[in-house]
Amino acid sequence: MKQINVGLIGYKFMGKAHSHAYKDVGMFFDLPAQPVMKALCGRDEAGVKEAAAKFGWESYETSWEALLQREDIDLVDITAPSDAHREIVEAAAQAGKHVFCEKPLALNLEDSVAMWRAAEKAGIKHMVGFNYRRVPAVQLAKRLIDEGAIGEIRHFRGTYLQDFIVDPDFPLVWRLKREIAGSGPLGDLASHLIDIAHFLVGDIGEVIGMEKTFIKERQIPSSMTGLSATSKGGAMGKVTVEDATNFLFQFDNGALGSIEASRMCPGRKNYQTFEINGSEGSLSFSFERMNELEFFSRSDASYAQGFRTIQVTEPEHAYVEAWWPPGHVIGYEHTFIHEVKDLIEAIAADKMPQPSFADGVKCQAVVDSVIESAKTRRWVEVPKVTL
Ligand code: SOE
Repeated sequence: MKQINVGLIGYKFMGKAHSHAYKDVGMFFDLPAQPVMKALCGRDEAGVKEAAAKFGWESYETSWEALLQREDIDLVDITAPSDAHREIVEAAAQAGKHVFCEKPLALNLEDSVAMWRAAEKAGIKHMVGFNYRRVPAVQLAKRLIDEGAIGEIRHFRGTYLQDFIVDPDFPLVWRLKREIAGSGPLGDLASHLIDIAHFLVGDIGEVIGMEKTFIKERQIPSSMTGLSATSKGGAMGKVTVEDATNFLFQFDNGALGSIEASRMCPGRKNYQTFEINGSEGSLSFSFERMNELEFFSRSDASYAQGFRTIQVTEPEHAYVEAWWPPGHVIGYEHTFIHEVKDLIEAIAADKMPQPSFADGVKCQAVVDSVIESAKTRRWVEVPKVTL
């Protein structure tokens, strides 16, 4: 069987999620090519060596430059923070390696466009890690919308709320620094909902937004991984991204949208929801109940109308047949396995994976427009970018 040799950059939270996906995807899906876990890359040799052994990687590298020089790497998967994305993608494209890059694609629109153009010029395959598209319930929402089940869409309403930084003593991790993350919950959380809005409703034409940083200084961390960190007191640093963002938007097709994303909502751990209202019905999703989709149809008899809860665990639902019998639900980590399955299939078929960097650029255009709107306190037209 054809092999696709993978090099993964990063071994913390996303690196672990992606490693798990490469390791298990072949157990559940019959793939046209086998992903081979060739090398894990990280700057701390002790840390990456231990993770490589634990996660099942054949080898490790301590620099992405060394990884890209290897002839036995076909696909580079980037889970490093956003400030490293452009440099690595441009080098990977130059080296003729396919690229899977975590979201948000870049620090800003300019960098994302340069990455997209470099990848297209090199003729490599490229995908962005908007994993929530691959929740079976989100795929069912797409199917019902495409079948006209809710008619003409008028509203998209999304929220993405977390609370891991609500404690003022939580340290200044990289996600709170603009030069590394590009933005706060706008790029980290709302980017997922922007991508889902594009996927389910259509292109976004103009936005108006506001943002707020409630806690402006935090302690410099002594250690951090994923969404946790420690500090031993001492020096303080400036928070340079927003803690919360709210924005309204109009789709090109006339529908209205709103998204709120915040990390300051006690009790909301990874609370991602959206509701879509159409002329004939509504769909409502919450990631906390990721195996369910709420569906209201005006065509139901009036005495029997109401939001019905669809258990998205039937074999005819996207990806589900590969897992368990009906009712045996799946979780967050399965969305990464679905991403890897689709990525491997696309590369093996010489097709562009979706969402590609073109979708990452579309998302970044909205993110940058919201930032500009919050600064200028006016509506901002979202630029349409072509190659
Ligand atoms: C942190 O906010 C985070 O890990 C995001 O970066 C991920 O994209 C999201 O899936 C979970 O929360």
